[in-house]
Amino acid sequence: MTLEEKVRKTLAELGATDAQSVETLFAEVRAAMEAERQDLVSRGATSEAERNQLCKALRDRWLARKSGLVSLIDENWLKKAGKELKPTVGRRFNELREHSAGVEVDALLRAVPVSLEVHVSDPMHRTDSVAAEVSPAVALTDLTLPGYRRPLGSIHPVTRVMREIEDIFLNLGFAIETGPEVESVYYNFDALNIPESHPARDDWDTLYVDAQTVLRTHTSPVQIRAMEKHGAPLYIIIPGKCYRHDNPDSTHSPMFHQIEGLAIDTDITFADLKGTLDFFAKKFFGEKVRTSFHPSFFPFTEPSGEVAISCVFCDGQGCRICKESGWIEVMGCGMVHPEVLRHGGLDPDRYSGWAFGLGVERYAMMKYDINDIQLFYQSDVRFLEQF
Ligand code: FA5
Repeated sequence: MTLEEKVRKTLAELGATDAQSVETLFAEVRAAMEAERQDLVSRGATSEAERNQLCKALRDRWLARKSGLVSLIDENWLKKAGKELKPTVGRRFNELREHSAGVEVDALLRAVPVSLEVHVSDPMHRTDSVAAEVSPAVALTDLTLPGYRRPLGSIHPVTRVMREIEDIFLNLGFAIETGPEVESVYYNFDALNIPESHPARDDWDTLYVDAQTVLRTHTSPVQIRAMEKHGAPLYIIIPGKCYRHDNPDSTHSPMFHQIEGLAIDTDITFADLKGTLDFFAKKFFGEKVRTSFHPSFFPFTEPSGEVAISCVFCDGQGCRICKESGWIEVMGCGMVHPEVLRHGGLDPDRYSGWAFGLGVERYAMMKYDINDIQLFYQSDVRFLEQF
């Protein structure tokens, strides 16, 4: 009896009344499928049309929805199996169905001879006899043609500058700390000594998610989170995204990046802050750069300052970019306010610290002489591929 005849009969009609005979029948089916795959491989189609035809015939014979062998086995063996045999038949049928899913594809994959590269990639040896060894699927592909070159991306300039700044501080022994971009009003403002009534809250054009939740306006809330988590001593930098309801222009973006620095220990002084930031500026902008500190105000630092560097474009002589002043402001900083230390769970009589915060996009603009912050976020490949 042929396989076609067998799959049109029920198991009972075939005399398969126990598990062993069911196993034998399915083994026979699997062996037949395997033999037909091998047959497809060995036929060696000479054109793509012929290969497609062979594949289609194999697929139809086994997988056609109504009259394919697998469907007939389902119909006549599985569905009509007695109660005791059903689990065995079901298990073997599922295996068969899985195994036959890509019946023709599987055959083609196997059709690739192991020694292919040696024979075909060398055009000097492309003789007729060698071509005959190559499988039907591969013989149609000219492997001597160049491949497709997929363009490689590059690191975004903002990420590049962030990593550069991070590296300088990592080398000084600082660790990297991160925090949530969707932040509570408590961490973004209250814990940083900016109570609701404080006019300084208006300095940050805040995007509120709800009454108690904001998109963080700066990376400073992570100061408190880190103090709560690690205590002191603490030497960290905090890179991350910030959000403000700022209208986009050449120096403002509603989403931008900051890097915060925080050092807390016993006996930390403003001199440590000055020394560290001067070292950092020289590492980042070049040894010739000078720094200058002048008073400013932030509710979470006291005293507070702004750091300026001698203009990197005119070497401090005065130019259009530094507005003829010879100096460019590069970050806010100060000694951590005692109230902030308290909110972080630290005793201000025992510990002191300094902090700074800088805008990464502005650093990237200075470094690469970019005059419009919007360029970073327009995804224009002509701009991005320069980095
Ligand atoms: C702050 O955000 C303070 N948290 C910094 C700080 C930390 C001071 C610790 C003292 C101690 P300020 O609002 O100035 O400060 O923002 C810091 C930097 O973020 C700015 O100098 C600027 O470079 C950048 N920045 C602010 N708003 C934008 C914006 N809309 N687009 C791009 N960069 C911005």
